[in-house]
Amino acid sequence: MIKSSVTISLVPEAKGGPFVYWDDLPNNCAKAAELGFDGVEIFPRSTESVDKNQFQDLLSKHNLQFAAMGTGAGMLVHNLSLTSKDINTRNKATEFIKSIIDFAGNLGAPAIIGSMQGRHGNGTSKEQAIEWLSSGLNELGEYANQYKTPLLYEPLNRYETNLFNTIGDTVRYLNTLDCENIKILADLFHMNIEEKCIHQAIQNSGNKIGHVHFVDSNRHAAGFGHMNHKPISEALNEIGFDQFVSAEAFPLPNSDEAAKSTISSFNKYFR
Ligand code: LER
Ligand code: MN
Repeated sequence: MIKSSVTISLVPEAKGGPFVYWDDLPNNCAKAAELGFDGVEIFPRSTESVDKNQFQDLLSKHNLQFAAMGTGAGMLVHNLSLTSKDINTRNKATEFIKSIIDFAGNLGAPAIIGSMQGRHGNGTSKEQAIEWLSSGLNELGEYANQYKTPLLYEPLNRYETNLFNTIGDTVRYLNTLDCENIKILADLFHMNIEEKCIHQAIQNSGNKIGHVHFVDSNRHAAGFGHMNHKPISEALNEIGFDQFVSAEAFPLPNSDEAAKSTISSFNKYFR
């Protein structure tokens, strides 16, 4: 059965970004549980900034699952990237992501590689960037294997990366890697910009989708835009997807309203 989740950002530098809840982990876990979400996805500044025991207690107290953990602060706060020209920066990016894989993997959740994939250009050819990305993903996907969790790779829209923008291109790319433990995070916001047809892209993805960012056409919460979520939910069911559909959307008009609209859309299309 497909599960619901909602994002909680713990990164002050990300203010203005597409996360539903912000900052207060105990209060936001309580709210997520009260609304009936199955799990939470967290976006930390680093692993040291999250009290693991407190988080574990919150999950069990509220009967919440840990859906996924983002690595984007590596780029946003520390300027790291898997495709940086500088080998030290690439190595630090790999270490940062490993620390997230350790934290999340110990609690059974996958780590997400979104903005940490970087981009080509500025003296780096596309071929070179993809070679560095592949070496990073192979190493990190293998690393995640020890926890029996996949590594989630998120294709982004053209304004955020020039590496892989569509699900189809990403499936073809992942099939060239040595490591098979890398799954796709399908973010409906990016897909709405890049795909010819969102539900067909899902139908053609084989078994590669491991997580979904659930959102509307305008990156507001599902229900506040003009995306047709019905064929999307049908396509996800058709391919046998049984992981998290996680709300990554702007907290508009505020976090609570965004969360409420998300869970009511989730219940309408996935229950
Ligand atoms: C960025 O646009 C995004 O969708 C995030 O999930 C990536 O870190
Ligand atoms: Mn996303």
